[in-house]
Amino acid sequence: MPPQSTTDTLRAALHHATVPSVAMSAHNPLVAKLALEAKFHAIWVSGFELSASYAVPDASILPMSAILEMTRAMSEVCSLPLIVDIDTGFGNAVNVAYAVPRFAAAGAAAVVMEDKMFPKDSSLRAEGRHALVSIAEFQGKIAAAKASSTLLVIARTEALIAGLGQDEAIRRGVAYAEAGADAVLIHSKQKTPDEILDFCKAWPGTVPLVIVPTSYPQLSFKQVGELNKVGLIICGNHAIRAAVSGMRRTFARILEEGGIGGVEEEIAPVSDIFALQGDADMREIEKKYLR
Ligand code: SPV
Ligand code: MG
Repeated sequence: MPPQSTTDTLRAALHHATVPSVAMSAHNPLVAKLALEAKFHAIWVSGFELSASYAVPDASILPMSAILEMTRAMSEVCSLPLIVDIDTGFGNAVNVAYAVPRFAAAGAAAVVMEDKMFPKDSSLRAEGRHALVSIAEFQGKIAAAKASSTLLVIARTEALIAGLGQDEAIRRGVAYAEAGADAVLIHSKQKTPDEILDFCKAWPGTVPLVIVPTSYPQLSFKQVGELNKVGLIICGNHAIRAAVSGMRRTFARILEEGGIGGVEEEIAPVSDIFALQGDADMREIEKKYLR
């Protein structure tokens, strides 16, 4: 039997809502490799993280080519399903029809596309710009994404983020599933899980749900499994946040202590980095071919 594609693996995982899969965010191939090593089930190619790693806002500022290249580079070193954040799909349904096959060719397993108007603004930003496109327009974008590749298409509604309420969020989710979405990502920035729990309970269950619990971190994966509606939990930005805290701590100590000796014990040894770079493979090549 041929090996299962990452799209098939993820499709099966999404339907396992009693034990949701967990994706870790990544903004470069090294992070993707570390998430694989830690045994996450998938990689979230996060627009927020990638934008942050270029030190620009998550507001449709990075070009599609940057996201595409990062997806390709991650797929070379990480066998987990790559769930790529394509924001609003880079424009209208025509842009989507051209973009999605390129992400398929770059090694993505799924794309997540949101119903915000282009250019987008970060959902987590206080007083952000959260205008949504019409249901009909977004259904067209989903249909274009589905028709243009075999990737899973996860439709994300920002109805709760935009303050439009649960009925509108459910209406949009149902309409997106009807248009062919394989799953619906429901996002909330409430500080407690109540809004998301209410949505999940009211969800008719036509397709599995995906959540990003950044704002309500007290919700455990076990509690999400008990809802039996959510196939995938995305840790939206934990790689970049861990990296920033780790680097800040180390950088400050080095200057405060006037040397690099003090941090030696708390940072990864150089041998660890060599291993992550695939040094063992290069040694094999050297042995075989270098004359
Ligand atoms: C991202 O990580 O880019 C996301 C999740 O889209 S959020 O930042 O919460 O909108
Ligand atoms: Mg994003």
